Amino acid sequence: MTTDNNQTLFERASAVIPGGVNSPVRAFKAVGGTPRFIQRAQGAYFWDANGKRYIDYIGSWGPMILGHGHPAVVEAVQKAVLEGFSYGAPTEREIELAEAILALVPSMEMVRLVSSGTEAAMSALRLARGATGRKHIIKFEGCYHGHADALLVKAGSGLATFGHPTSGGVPPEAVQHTIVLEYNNIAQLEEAFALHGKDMACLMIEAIAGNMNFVRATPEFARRCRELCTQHGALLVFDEVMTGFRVGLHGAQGVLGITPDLTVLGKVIGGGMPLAAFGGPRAIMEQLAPLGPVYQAGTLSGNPVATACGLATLKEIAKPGFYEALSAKTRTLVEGLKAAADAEGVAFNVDSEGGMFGFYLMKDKPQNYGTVMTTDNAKFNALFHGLLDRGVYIAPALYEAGFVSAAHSDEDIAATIEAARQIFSHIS
Ligand code: KE4
Repeated sequence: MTTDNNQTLFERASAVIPGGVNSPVRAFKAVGGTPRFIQRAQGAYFWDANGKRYIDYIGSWGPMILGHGHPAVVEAVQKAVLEGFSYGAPTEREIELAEAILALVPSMEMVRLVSSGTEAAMSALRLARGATGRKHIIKFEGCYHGHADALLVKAGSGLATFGHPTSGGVPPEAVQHTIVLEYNNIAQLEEAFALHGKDMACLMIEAIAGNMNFVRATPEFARRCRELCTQHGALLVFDEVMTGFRVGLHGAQGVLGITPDLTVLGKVIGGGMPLAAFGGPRAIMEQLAPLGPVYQAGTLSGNPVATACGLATLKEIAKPGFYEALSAKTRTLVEGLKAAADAEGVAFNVDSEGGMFGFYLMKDKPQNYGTVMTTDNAKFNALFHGLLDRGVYIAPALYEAGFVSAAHSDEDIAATIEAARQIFSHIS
């Protein structure tokens, strides 16, 4: 029996790190089995502790849109590291990255750099409350905005009532002003604003959701979010940590043609390094310390190595044709998966936008979290492990989206479709 180095490492990790991981989804709890401990990555691939190669459709949950180890990015990071790791003082490169982001996100006039999506969403929420002087917020079931207390919440018992904590350690008071609604449910949205509109600080949404698999806001739902926020003086906050520079050069707001008041970014803008951001109109952003009353800070915010990685990444994705090629490649993948499933009589559907995709073990495309969660877990787990055994690594949970990089080749896409076809033939 050969040693499974992943298992050995998992046991060792579990002795010193809760669950053996530094972020829960990595532990494979939803799919079972042993997490793969990655040794190295290059292009569209990474290799586990047994030296097994996988085609990577996680891409670090979105950041690695160029693929792993893009030479221009590696060179930029190596150069930055030699200049210094962190200063705790302003740098020109932070200005360059801020200017690059503002040039690509017209709804932003100013931006603040931070180190994680959680930090960016939490800060945007505090800013919205500070700028409006209001306390209530709306979020949607199935949308994830990081693990700040006010956002770890599930729907209240009654329609459009205030939420209940979804995590230990979050006191009810922390979510007493958070209303959780059903995604794409216009009636609930209308009612929540009718009841609480005058006290509403903001509505936060993933306008293309990637944390309940891949679920789009319908155009009319997205339009009503914008209209009701405007009507009641609440801020519309697009959490584009996942969709920003992933679904298109101008994110979900570009795809939908909706202008939010605040935008939260992360993942791609750091190119794999700890970097996120939030931004919006000058009048709102200037409420932030040190100019205004809304405090927000961070030791490593705008870190010189992370900003070098982010800038080099943005330079590559802004090149002409980048998203056309990435979108076409992702569409080929999902259409190939659907054709393979159809041929084997498996109820299956797909969707994609830019380099982000979802597939569903059901006939129709889901419109909300409740529908996604009707997925047959056993079937998904059989697909997940069947692909993993064949060297294809997709998200280890059916409520996650998938990501294609510029480094994925036509051969990688074809091999993925063939691997899935083999599994479909015995899970229909
Ligand atoms: P981080 O704090 O993990 O950098 O970002 C939180 C966050 C905020 N907003 C959206 C839309 C997000 O998708 C995320 C993080 N996404 C998950 C993947 N579903 C990160 C993976 C993980 O938690 O390990």
